[in-house]
Amino acid sequence: MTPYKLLVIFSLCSCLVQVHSLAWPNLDPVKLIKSTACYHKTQKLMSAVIGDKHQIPKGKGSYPVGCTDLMSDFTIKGSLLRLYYPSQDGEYNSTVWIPNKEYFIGLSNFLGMHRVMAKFLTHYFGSVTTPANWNAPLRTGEKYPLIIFSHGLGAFRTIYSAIGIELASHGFIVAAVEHRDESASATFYFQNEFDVGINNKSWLRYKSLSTQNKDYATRNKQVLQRAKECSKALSLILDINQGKTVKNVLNSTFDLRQLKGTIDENKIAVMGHSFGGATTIQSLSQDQRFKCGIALDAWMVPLSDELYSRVPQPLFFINSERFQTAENVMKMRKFYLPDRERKMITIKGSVHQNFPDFTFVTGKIIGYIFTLKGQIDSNVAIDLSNKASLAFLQKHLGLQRNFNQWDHLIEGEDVNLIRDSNADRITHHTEHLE
Ligand code: VQ7
Repeated sequence: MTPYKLLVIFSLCSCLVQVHSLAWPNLDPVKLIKSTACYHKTQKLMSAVIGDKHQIPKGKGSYPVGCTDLMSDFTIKGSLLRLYYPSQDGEYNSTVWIPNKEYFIGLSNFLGMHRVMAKFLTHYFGSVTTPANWNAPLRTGEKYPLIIFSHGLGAFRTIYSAIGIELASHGFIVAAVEHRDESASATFYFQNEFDVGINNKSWLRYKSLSTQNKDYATRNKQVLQRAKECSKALSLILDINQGKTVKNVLNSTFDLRQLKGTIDENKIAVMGHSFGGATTIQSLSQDQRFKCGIALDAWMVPLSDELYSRVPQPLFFINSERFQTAENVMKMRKFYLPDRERKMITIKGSVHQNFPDFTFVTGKIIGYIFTLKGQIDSNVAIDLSNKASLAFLQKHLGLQRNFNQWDHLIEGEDVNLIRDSNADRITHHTEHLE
């Protein structure tokens, strides 16, 4: 059965459950009690399947976490970022996870689902929040290291919040970029100042590739643009840090002037998932302001062979077990040159989608069917990835923190880790569609 058919069945089931409860309120009381019990049972089953109760994990560090969106320059050439940062304590709204229905339309399009599925996704995920204080004031009195984060193909800036929030709770400012290279499910900009005033967004959707251009040339062009967008985002944040006035095109109560003087300009890293992992490597080669990089389950197809010798900074590959192929890992190994700091670990029983947030908001059944979850518990997997990342960042950004307690994870020393990779040593099933 195709995932599309399954989702249709689940959405019909859930519609039936809801229609049933609304349509016959005054029936025989015994029947009503029975049917109410049946309704609750079905609802319980549905939530086990779909996963209403599942939540994106809170940050485990000592800082409360704030979140805001920033768009500089309304055109498609500007930057669109989601910032996660250490915030002041207080009562604030939590953050809407996926803030526009167009992202759901984009996702259903990217995933090859019928457009009606966008309605289903909006219904189930449209009100999900992520545990960060929306527009809360920045916690001042300290300079923070900065991470620029790049999303994967068909993804967008908001769906790696478990990573952004965790790093911010440990004292990082994280800027998740939304790419405008037609690799995001959807992204928006404005045509002119008037459209900004009336909030009339123009949407740029995911462009699927025909078989003729489904190749390296297109993806390489995109990775070059993505790396430029990461550098542009970095320059924007450093301008704000230096006190330059930057106008946020989005109507926000978060005053960007709070960021003045809060970033440690020598402690900047780049990080990303899949296509974002490739973007991480491309960015390191193009922009020496990035002192190190972390590639989460990197998809190496877009990268050119010239790059192997052009990444002097330390680079950490954190891989899932199911996604990696011998070919992909062999490309990673080409970056291992004398005097270059390279590390690689593999999370046992993990899948490609263990890094974005969908793994947390779906129940076990849907999670396994759509490979949003692997054999490993999603919280255990992201904890390993985040802790290993923090240890690596401390080492290579020269932080004075206690993240070295997780140094052993960088070496793959844990029951749930494989040191390096087994993808090019043993044959196993991978999740590639191609
Ligand atoms: O950069 C990538 N690549 C290159 N990012 C990916 C997947 C990817 N591919 C690797 C090469 S391949 O095997 O040929 C094709 C896949 O994933 C990023 C990503 C995409 C999404 F659509 C996401 C997501 F969280 C991350 O959202 C999903 C949403 C749903 C749901 F809404 F329907 F629940 C599902 Cl079922 C799956 C993903």
